[in-house]
Amino acid sequence: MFINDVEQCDWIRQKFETPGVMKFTSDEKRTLLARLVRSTRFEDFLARKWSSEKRFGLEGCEVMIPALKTIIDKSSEMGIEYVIMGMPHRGRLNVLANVIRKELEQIFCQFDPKLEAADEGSGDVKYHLGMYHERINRATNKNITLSLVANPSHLEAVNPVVQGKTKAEQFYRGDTEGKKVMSILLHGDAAFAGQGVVYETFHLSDLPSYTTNGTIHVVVNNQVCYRRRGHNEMDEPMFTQPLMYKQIQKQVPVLKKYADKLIADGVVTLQDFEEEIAEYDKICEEAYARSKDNKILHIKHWLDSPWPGFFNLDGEPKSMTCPSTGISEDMLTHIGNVASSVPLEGFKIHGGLSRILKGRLEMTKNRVVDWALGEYMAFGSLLKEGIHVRLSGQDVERGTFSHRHHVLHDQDVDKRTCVPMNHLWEQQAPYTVCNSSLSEYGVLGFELGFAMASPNALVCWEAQFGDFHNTAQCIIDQFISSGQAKWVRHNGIVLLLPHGMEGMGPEHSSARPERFLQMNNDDSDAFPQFDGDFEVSQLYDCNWIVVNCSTPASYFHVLRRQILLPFRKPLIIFTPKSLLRLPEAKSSFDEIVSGTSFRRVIAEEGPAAEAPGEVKRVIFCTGKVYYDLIRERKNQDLEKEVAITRLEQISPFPFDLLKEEMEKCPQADLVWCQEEHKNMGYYDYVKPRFRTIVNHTRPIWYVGREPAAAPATGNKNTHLVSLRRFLDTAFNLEAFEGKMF
Ligand SMILES: Cc1ncc(C[n+]2csc(CCOP(=O)(O)OP(=O)(O)O)c2C)c(N)n1
Ligand SMILES: [Mg+2]
Repeated sequence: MFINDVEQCDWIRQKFETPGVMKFTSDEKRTLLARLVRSTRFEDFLARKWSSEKRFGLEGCEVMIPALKTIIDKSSEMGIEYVIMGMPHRGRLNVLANVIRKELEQIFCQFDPKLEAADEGSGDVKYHLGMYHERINRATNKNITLSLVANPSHLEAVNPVVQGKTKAEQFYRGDTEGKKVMSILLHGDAAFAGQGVVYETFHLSDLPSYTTNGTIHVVVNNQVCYRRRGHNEMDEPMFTQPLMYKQIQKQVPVLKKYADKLIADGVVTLQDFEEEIAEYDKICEEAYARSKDNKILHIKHWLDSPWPGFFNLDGEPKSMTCPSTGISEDMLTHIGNVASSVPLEGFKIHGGLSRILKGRLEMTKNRVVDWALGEYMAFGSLLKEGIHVRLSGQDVERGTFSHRHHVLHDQDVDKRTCVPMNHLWEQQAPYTVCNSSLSEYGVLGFELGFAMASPNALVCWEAQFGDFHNTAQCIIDQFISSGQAKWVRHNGIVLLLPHGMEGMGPEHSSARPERFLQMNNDDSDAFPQFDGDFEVSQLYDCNWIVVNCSTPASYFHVLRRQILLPFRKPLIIFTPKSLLRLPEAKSSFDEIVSGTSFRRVIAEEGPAAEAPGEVKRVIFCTGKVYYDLIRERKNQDLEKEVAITRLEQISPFPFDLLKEEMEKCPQADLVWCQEEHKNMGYYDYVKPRFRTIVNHTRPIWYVGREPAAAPATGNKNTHLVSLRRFLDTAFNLEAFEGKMF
């Protein structure tokens, strides 16, 4: 039993082992039978109508339905208003029909291959879709909302997502003890034992910012019940388990056993039983007839987390524009001052921290921000606008690079802390900053679930180093990059992935930008139409946004844009390490005050911009390498000859702005420069898109490190030599002369 509290364990034992606990009243027995009828006959009905369709039926464990319904009845009786569930495919349709009570015709529609989908997206198979339903619980006559979270085939991956959504629903209702919202997770016995994410999710159960105050886990154990038809209906289990399946075939179905017993005991008559069956079969038949009238399939009916009021009545964004993301000078100064202060009386902070806070005050006076202060400005301003901000990940409170310090610790009083961000405004949304457990898969799934609950929250997950995200790959692939296409569900989660080649070795260097870019759905060969607000419509069409900011101003704007957009998309940000402290990497208030916005591309602004016709080379780059490039260009005195243009947003690709830049310098070499190895980073993504802009008439030359197997060398000297080498090439104006492309 995974409960650390002896008292709680004893309580459960007592409940289970009380003599007579399994004795039911006649009414209870009849309810149980009626529920078994529904559970069993639902599968029988599907099997009759669609004998050759996979549905992952519940046969062999029909009792799961009465069990779940009993749990929900009892929970409703105890005051629960909202139950969030996650489960694998086996029995899922049955749960939808008989526990959640999704209209049967909607379920049956899913079996009609000819129905056209009405909504955007590629959809998903019927036994993965989610569901949200508000109804009256018949046992208690109280309102209850049930939500089944959509999931991929990857067993148990939905667990942390369910927990995150549950936590969010509790948080926004002020349900601090989990008395109104609870989660139920169903598991198969093999998956429960074998999938590590089960334990990563358990591990969150006692952390204050992650606990859901208890979850009901139901394990469908084939050692106790069985699967009558093997893995799915198309499977022949006798191929591999002949003896066991001979036994299984001999098993009398539980409905028959129980009905016989109740009839023998005189609790029901055979006639009652047969009527119950006939009545339910009729319900199924009628729903089936109605399902035939449906012409279109609405995936939107299968949304697990509706956001009332966020979209218009047709479920579309209310506009296709984004307001300016800058904020007033007064707000900047105020946030800067609070970020530099200790709002609690008699609170002694560490001397090193005093220096950091003093530095912030200086910056505020000088009207500049570094990375940490830029982030502060973005978060702090959103809080004023009623947007809950949540930042979660390993050591995020302090910041892995000791730059953030959002939680102050009293040096004299144990466990006395202060979060100045929560002292910004009289009326403000709460700020949650929480150090997670040492998990990526579990925690990222949790935050994704948290972000599902409301569009009015900025939910950020920060990896300790960007490369650690790959232990959460399933959440990234199955939920974040493809979730909207499969389940028409928007999600605005932000991933902060520290990235950069700093000579720190193969690990800790690369957040693997190439992988995020490869999964973006924009077409490298299609030159888009620039109508309307191209920036916004391009964002609307993409499956996620990938940015690599070179300035704190960009970081500030992109965080705010995330919320000011009229829709939600996942945002992947490659965040810096050495730039956190690089004096040149600061931004003036002028770049973030009212009227300013996120700049997807920061074009050359120095001498080369004055006479673009004379420019010999335009170097396009993104992120930290920009600072190496400008230093080197200065050293080589090439500021007129070489223009350097930064892509702050890499994907969706800023075709419009880059086209302008490329046309300004028709005679120049076009170079893509990156510090990553050639088979990594951005090159494979940007190259075909640059070529599309110039209609394949000009080459885009590569400058950067050679292809490699590991993301970075373990040898500091090799790192520096390769840096030197590619910087030399970047500014060797003859480097590509006579070369073919
Ligand atoms: C992560 C993952 N690995 C493998 C599979 C393929 N798969 C689908 S069902 C299944 C067996 C699951 O057994 P169990 O959890 O006991 O559930 P049961 O089918 O017995 O109800 C497997 C291996 C999967 N869906 N997810
Ligand atoms: Mg099993």
